[in-house]
Formats: sequence, structure tokens, C-alpha cells
Amino acid sequence: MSHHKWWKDGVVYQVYPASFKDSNDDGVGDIPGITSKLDYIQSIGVDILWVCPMFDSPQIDMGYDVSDYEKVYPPYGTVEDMQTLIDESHSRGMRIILDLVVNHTSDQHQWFKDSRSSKSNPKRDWYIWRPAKYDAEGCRRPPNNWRAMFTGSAWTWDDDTQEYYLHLFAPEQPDLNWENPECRNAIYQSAMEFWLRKGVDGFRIDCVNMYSKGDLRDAPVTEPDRETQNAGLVWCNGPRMDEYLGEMNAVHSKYDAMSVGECPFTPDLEKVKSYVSAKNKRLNMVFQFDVVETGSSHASKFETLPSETWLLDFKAAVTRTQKLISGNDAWTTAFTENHDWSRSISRFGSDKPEYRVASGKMLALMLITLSGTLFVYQGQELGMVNAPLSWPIEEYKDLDAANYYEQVSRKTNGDAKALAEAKAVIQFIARDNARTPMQWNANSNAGFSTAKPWMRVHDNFRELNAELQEQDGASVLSFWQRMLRLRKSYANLFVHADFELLGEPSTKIFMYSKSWESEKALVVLNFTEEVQLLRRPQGFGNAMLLVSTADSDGKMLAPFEGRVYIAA
Ligand code: TEU
Repeated sequence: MSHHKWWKDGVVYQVYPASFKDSNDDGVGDIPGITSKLDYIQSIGVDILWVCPMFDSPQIDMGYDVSDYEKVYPPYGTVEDMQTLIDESHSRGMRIILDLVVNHTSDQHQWFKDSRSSKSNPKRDWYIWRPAKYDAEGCRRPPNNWRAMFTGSAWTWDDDTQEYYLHLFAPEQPDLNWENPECRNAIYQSAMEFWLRKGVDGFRIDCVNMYSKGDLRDAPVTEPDRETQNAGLVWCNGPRMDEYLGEMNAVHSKYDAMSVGECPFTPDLEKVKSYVSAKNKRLNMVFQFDVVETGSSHASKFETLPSETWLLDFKAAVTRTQKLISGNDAWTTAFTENHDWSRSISRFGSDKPEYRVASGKMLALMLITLSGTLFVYQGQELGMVNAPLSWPIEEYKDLDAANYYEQVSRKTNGDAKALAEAKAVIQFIARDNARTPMQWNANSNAGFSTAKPWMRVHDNFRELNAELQEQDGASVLSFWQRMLRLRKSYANLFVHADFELLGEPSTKIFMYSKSWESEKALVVLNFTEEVQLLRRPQGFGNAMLLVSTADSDGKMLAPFEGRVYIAA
């Protein structure tokens, strides 16, 4: 059937190279380590491998600061190691996509070194340089009021050439100037075609809607007490986005490659649809952040925590991302974890020992019944959870959390209570929670490395690891393996069908239906630690139970129980 495509029906498994498997015992994961685990990855039941940035980088932002697109970060291996991983993936009938990080480079990229060397350098215009503004007192000010995603101004002053340069993220991540055609062509050649020619099947495109930023105007002042303003809604989705995406699609099309773009700060669903409509030939699909941002502000993940009614927001977010494909030729994605967000069981289920497995299975059941391309993040298939609150702040290595903690310390003059609260927020939501080493077995360092790992291994690795779960039919891993097979055997109903939110606005139960021609599925998920009464909606009175995470079919749902019924 024409609606089935490898990048629609295939399930993607995201690997974070630093934390997956260390093959040369230096404490850091690497490419040969990933290759050595391809059989495990395939055994989960996934079809496509997404490898996070493995390009050469000073690692300010864990590789999202690329210093050479055509070289591999040496501790991860070599270009030849990547060719082996590509070939070994293909020999198993799997596909492989890489991260395309081209909104910015590292400040150590030769392009930026040339650009900053002088105002007359041919590459000066490959980055975004602007003169300072001066206030009434004659003090130098940045060109606008934008706040960078990792706190502080989005502009850094360069004394040598007496201008500011723009960086939406860290100062070590200068934004490329997509207005410059030579710069764009170099990106297409060096970051895209170099790898597409080696057989890569597509890209997860970082910050895909940030390349066109318009006239760099000030962001509306929503926080009058702050010097800088959250400007995501201003710098995303600028006037030339459609043009740039058309050029990128032309490159992808030469290789029949897949594209999944990261699309934050885009509440306008029509704008999202314009990017992912098949006939527009821009992107195959995007990640919207509605679901993963539940309980957190998109301005900064550290600024808010879940309220009692968070499930209402969560359900509305899932509905928005599912409705994206209703009645049109657009496509969507389904995910609750990645390297930028903490573990879904800790956020949306319960990582208490008595509920970790149950809520992990319930969240898995939700994901495998959602339409769109499904993404599973390394360790999610094991039900890995956030690091415990007992970890000292020094164990958190990511600049995102470190900058936030430092900002609180500065603002409160090191107030102990404020720092304890900040640490609790970090424990709940920080990206580091997704970057603890993969837990392979109960050996030292969870079998990740024989050397001291770059990041602390979760303390629960002896009872939570792949080797144990492969031998346990009741494990989260075994459940994911069964459910991914089920998703494939009900592909129309689970992958392609229309989603309908059901039931009264409950803060305890999430109930929805999926419909494909005459077939319908009812999904009922108990998001609480309590038993809940199941009220089957009209049309499902005689429906057949397909799955229960608690192997029951009574009137009461067990804590964190999920069920799927099928009605023909
Ligand atoms: O993230 C872009 C982004 O939208 C950020 O909000 C991101 O979600 C992060 O959590 C901010 O707290 C991409 C990558 O996924 C992220 O790992 C990088 O740090 C970022 O771009 C810069 O390349």
C-alpha cells in the first residue's frame, strides 16, 4: 500500500555515542561499541538507528558544537569506523541516520576561525556579526535583547574585530549565516553529502526551523526584570525557512534520504504542517516539543514543575501532535524521551521501585499505539529512570544544568535553600538523566566500560540491566519487544490511523481511540498509583481485549495499568 514507507512504519532507536558502549576502555562510549551492540539493538525490534553527533568537536555541548563535519571525534573512533557501522546496519536490513547540526558550528570550526580573523575575510559573512548598540550612558549593548538557550545574552563581543556575533546557544556555538549562499552550499556538501555518499539513510536535523531568523528584531519584553528575553518565537520560522528547506530537500532527494527536523517554538500547527506536508517536499516529519515540555516552560525547562493537572496538558499535547496528520498528507512523530529530556518514567509515570516497571510498560503501550514514526531512546526499552536526588551536583556534567545552577547561585548569592530547590529541579528534568551510561549487565560500571565512565552509572544497574531483562519475560524490555511486534502487526491501526481523545477531562485516566476503516482500537491508560474504575466508551462495550500491561480485564484498572481493546 502506498501509505507504508520505511521511515513511517520503521521504529527509530536513538543512540547517544558517549553513553552507549565503550569498546576501548577509555570511559567514553564509541562507534565500534555501537557496532558491537547492533544485534542487541535489532533484537529490541527497531528498524532505524539514529546516532547523535559523533563529529569532531570540543564537546562544549556534547558534540552539538561541530568543529569538522568530515571527521569523527577521535575518542569515538574514525570515519572508517562509521563506514563499518553504516555497512553493518545495512547488512542487518537496518537503516542509519545521523544528526545534522548546521544552525551553528563550534567556535573551533575553521570556518569560524576564518570568519572572526578579520572583517574582510571571505568567510566573515558565513556567521552573524553586528556592531554594538550604545545606551544613553554610552555603554556598549548587544544588537538585540535575545536570551541564549543556555542563559545569558545570545551575543558575544569580539574585541579583535569590534563586533558582536550571534549564538542562540553557547558562546562556543556561533550561528551560521544561512543568508549566505556559499555558506549554505558548504553545509550541503560538507555536513550532508559527505555522509550521504557513505550510505547514510537520512538525518535528524537539529534546530531545523532556526536557520532563517528574520531581521533580528528585539523579542517582546515578557520579563521586564530581566536584561534578556526568551526569543525562541522570534528567531524560529523566519521568512526564508521554506526556501532553505527546499534546497535541503533537493539534497535529500538525490539519495532518497529521510529527514526529521527538530521544530521547537512553533505553536502554529499550520506552520508545522507546511514543513511536513508530503506535496511540499520540505521535511518528512518533525519533532514537536508539546509532549516532552509538559510540566515545564518552553522558555527554560528548569522554570516550572508539574502541577496536579499536568495530565490534562499532556493529553492535549499528544492530541495536537496526533491531529497533525488528520485529513492531510502530513506526517508526525511519537516520542517521550531523547537526550535533551529526563526519563519518561520519572516524569510521567513513577520511578518508585513498586511502580517503575508498571508505569514503564504503560508508557510503552501508549507510544506503540500512537500514529507517526516512533522514536525510542537508548535505555527507555529497559525502563531506565532519573539519577537519584542523593547525587551531588558535581555528577551533572551538562552545561544546560550547570549554567542554570550557577545562575541560581549568582541570583541568590549562594542561598542554600534556593540551591537545594534548584538541585531538585535538575534531578527531575535535567538532560543528564538521559545521559547516564547504558546498563548492559551487573558487572562493574554496568558493563559499559572497564574504565571509570565519563559520567556516573545509575546506582540501580545491578537490578536494572539488559542482560537480566533479556532473560525475564516480565521485564520492560520483553514487553517492548512484544509491543513493537504488535505495532507492526496492527500497522494501519497503530501507525497510520486517526486519533480521537475520549472520556471526560480526567487527571487520572488517558483514554483515546484509533480508527482505520472499519477497525477501531480503544486505549485506556491509568496514570495514577491508585486503582481506577474503567468506563468503556460507547462502541467498545463488546470490544476484544488485545493487551493489558497487568494481564487483567476487570472493571478496575490496576495502578499504572494500560489496556488496548479492538472493536471491528
Ligand atoms: O536542541 C535544540 C532545542 O530546541 C533546545 O531547547 C534543546 O531542546 C535543549 O533542551 C535546551 O534546553 C538541539 C539539541 O537537541 C540539543 O542537544 C543541543 O544542545 C541544541 O540543539 C544546540 O545544538
